[in-house]
Amino acid sequence: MKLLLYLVLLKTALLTLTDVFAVVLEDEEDATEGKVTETCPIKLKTNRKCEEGEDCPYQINLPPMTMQLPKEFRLLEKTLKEVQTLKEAVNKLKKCCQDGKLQADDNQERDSSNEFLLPNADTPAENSKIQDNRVKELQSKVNRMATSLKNAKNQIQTLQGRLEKMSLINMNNVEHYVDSKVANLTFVVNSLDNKCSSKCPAMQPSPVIQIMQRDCADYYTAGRRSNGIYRISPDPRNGSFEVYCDMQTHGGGWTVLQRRQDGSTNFNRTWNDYKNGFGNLSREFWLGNDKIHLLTKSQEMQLRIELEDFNGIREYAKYEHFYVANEYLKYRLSVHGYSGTAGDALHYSKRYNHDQKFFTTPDKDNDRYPSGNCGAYYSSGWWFDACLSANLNGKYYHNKYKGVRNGIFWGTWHGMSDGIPSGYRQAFKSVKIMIRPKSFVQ
Ligand SMILES: *[C@@H]1O[C@H](CO)[C@@H](O)[C@H](O)[C@H]1NC(C)=O
Ligand SMILES: *[C@@H]1O[C@H](CO)[C@@H](O)[C@H](O)[C@H]1NC(C)=O
Ligand SMILES: *[C@@H]1O[C@H](CO)[C@@H](O)[C@H](O)[C@H]1NC(C)=O
Ligand SMILES: CC(=O)N[C@H]1CO[C@H](CO)[C@@H](O)[C@@H]1O
Ligand SMILES: [Ca+2]
Repeated sequence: MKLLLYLVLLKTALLTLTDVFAVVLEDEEDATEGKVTETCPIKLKTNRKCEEGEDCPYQINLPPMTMQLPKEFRLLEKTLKEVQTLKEAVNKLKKCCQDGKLQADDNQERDSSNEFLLPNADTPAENSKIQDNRVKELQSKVNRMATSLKNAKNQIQTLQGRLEKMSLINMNNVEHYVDSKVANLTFVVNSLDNKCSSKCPAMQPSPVIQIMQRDCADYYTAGRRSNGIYRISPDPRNGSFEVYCDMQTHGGGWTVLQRRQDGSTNFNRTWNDYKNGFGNLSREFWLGNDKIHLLTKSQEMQLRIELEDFNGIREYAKYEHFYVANEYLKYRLSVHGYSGTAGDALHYSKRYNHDQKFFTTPDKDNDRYPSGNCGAYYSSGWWFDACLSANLNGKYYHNKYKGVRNGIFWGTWHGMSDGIPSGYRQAFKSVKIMIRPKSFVQ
């Protein structure tokens, strides 16, 4: 619970672009930095002997954090200050926690061995009253932070929209940078948290806020090993949704974006369907372009495509970099860094190249084919060029077929013409498109 509260504080401080909190004690902060010991970050001050039973001063050290943001982001430079504020807040909480623990220990001792002492100002009843107030204070603080977080969220979204519109800077990079800083800081706080007793009275009633896993890799890291449907939240500001996780293929931790296996789901769909996703997560589906955008925005992702034809030939294509922009940018695809066995059909040639192409659906033509809509012609949504050297959202054929090449297609498939009579086209038995953070370690 404490940990969760800290995370709220962390996120809040970083996202808060308004002057909600007073600037805190920078000198004092500096003075405590750089003296961290490896073993236990919570240390008694050493310059003074501490008598038993006396109120001892405690000091908490956090490892130094330095954040650098590009000059252009004057607004975000404030996050620097906020992290300082945040550290101060964590220090205070930690101190309060430690005090509470001392008092609790104190009380226990009194209860067991000194039953006949006259009650004084430190009786458990008054003690818990004090802690009650402390909790209330904390709760109202959290509430205030939540409110300002809401404001900041709106501001950031407006700002991000504007920046992306102007194509000036990639807000995603900055967000990612800040997020990774938060991740580091969170790690520090977490390790501090372990040192703090679980019976910390001031902290127990902290608000219940779920920390969601960002993707399947997080679940894998947390020890989950079975394929199936999991709920994830790549960006806590944008809620959560369910995905299918492949925890077994090639090291596991894969969030599956698309699956074809039996033709049970129609992929001849509208822009809106592709935006929100469709199909059945345990069978055939398209996860949805908004979700794919969120996933690839939250972390640097690698892409893995698995294909199998009806001759039982299985190949894969892996890309070190995969990003899908937002709806405003028509879900533009960025993909590069190929390796694998299936061939790099996404960059087939200069003429046929799906990298940096917009998403097109039968009802929304964003392709590079001037005299028609590739999505309508090939009955699917895809990052069409003019038109295609690959299309994994084509119609599911159960056998070779004739006519328009509107089936599932991968232009570099090596058995392309083997055993296929002329005039017929290759069909694919199964497709899986999945992603995993670049930083994933098995
Ligand atoms: C997080 O901390 C580790 C070491 O503690 C450091 O190597 C890494 O660069 C840090 N990441 C960021 C984004 O600061
Ligand atoms: C795809 O959907 C459109 C519109 O519903 C329809 O006209 C077209 O025939 C469909 N294509 C195929 C191959 O089913
Ligand atoms: C999805 O498919 C599974 C397995 O076939 C089935 O049990 C489930 O009811 C389906 N879900 C929906 C929403 O159709
Ligand atoms: C997947 C998802 O829920 N995406 C939403 C994130 O937030 C933006 C803006 O509020 C929505 O437009 C997306 O649909
Ligand atoms: Ca067109």
